Amino acid sequence: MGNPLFDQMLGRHAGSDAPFLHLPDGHVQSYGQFVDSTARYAHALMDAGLQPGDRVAIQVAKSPEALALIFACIRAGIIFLPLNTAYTADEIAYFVENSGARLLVCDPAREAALSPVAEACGTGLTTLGASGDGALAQVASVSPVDFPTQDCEGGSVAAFLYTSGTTGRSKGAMLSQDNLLSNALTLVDHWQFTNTDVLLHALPIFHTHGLFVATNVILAAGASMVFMPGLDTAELIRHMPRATALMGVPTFYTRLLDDPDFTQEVSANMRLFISGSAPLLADTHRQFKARTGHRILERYGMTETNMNTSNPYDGDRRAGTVGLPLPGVEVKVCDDTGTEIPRGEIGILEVRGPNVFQGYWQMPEKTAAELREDGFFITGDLATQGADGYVTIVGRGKDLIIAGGYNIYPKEIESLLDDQPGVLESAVIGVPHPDFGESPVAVLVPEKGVQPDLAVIEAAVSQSLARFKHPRRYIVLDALPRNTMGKVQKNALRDSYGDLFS
Ligand code: MLC
Ligand code: AMP
Repeated sequence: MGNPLFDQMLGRHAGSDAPFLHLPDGHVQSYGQFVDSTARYAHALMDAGLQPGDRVAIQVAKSPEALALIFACIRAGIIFLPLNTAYTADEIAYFVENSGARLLVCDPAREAALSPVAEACGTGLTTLGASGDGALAQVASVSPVDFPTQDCEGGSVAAFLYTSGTTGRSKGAMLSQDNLLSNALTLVDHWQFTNTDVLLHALPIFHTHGLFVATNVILAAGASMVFMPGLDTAELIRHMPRATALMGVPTFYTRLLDDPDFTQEVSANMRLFISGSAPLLADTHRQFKARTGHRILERYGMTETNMNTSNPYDGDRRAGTVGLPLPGVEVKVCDDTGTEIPRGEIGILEVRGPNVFQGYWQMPEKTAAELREDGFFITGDLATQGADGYVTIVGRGKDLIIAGGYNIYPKEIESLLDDQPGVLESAVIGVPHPDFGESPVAVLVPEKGVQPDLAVIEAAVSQSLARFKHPRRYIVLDALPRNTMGKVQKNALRDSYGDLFS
């Protein structure tokens, strides 16, 4: 039977000297070495007592070893949950408990903070550091380089990617081997990746974009990537002359444009700049074209679906649109009942295809509410589709803020704020931000006669929530604007405070 995802991504590269990772220190890791590393980590997971089908929660810094651990999970038939390195212990506790993870892998520096979490959840705890240090790395380093890859059905779940929801509770989106493989193969073809490509990889590897789009496309094409710890514009520019492609969130492109060293000459070897995860302003697209001659290719995806639409490689890359449905992916713009509405009208975008996930882990009601029986997934994004098929995302039906490509659900922050002393109620809104696209701002209504202590509130927020979710401003009002039905009018708040960061 084999293990379709591992075999097609990596197994076929066993023993190959072809470069896979170009590291910042100049070191190059070959495909063969990386495949060996996955075997070592697969052994280390087995030594930790894991079995196929078990879950592993992974909150570690981006490194070749972290990537090898993820592919070791695939190789061993273990389901992995990659977790944002910014998450607090409170947040991690939820993911470990909800997923039933049998092992939590964290950075050695976080071990003390996360030990109580692991203990409370009855989960094993081990460590992996950015430079290949830590207890798990130690076991891996003395493990053999051959490992009997676990047979898996293509429909078996490879990963849980946690995604927040409008109710504030994160849901584990279950992605199968086939979901990931089909999308990677489609994208390689659509974006014309070959084994001569060199991708600048500066995204995190705990989200769909950096992991299942960027890394899987490179593996499926047998190409290589300059593997950077994070976004450093000067470093991107330094490596660009030897690279051919970049994938980034819009902040990557606005920061590049802000740097006078980013020129047409620097980008002369590049064949493709891809943007996604958040809306790219049409103005950024135009400025980029004017500065470099390159037309950024914008595509649209989600954690639950991987990639759905893309502007064409050849043909019209239309600024402000997310292009056409990818081959094999169906999209329709619908009313609330799922009935398609006429082309050109605004409705909710629904998508169906081999890329669409298997449902939310142990949340059948939420799965049923978002994934229709006929296979269409209700994205919650508001869109139009032109007569020529181009899709434009015009807004969100869901109450979601996207800051620098990270999703922030206001409800999660509001629930915490509402519990704070002196706070009667709150509303969190996304306000345009020049660097992150949007940033959260909290509007607080105090209990009668009370002045809420913002320092106490900010301390509680820091304790519970990752830094990127923290409101960047607090506004205190006597009452929230409401419509006649009593619903908070967030649009009115966004209108009032829309220029806070401009
Ligand atoms: C960092 N900070 C952020 C932030 N990233 N705040 C809001 N939103 C973000 N995205 C805060 C830090 O907490 C810190 O706060 C300050 O900004 C500087 O931190 P940093 O670590 O130096 O930031 P930087 O390295 O510059 O990172 C910014 C970034 C990064 C935009 C490069 O966030 C990033 O790589 N984003 C990509 C996210 C991504 O991969 N999304 C894909 C999701 S998948 P302070 O105040 O303490 O200084 C998906 C599906 C699809 O959406 O379609 O792809
Ligand atoms: P996530 O849940 O992190 O996968 O985020 C998915 C959401 O990001 C989508 O539902 C959209 O709202 C948004 N998104 C992704 N790509 C784009 C894009 N190119 N333009 C506008 N929004 C996007």
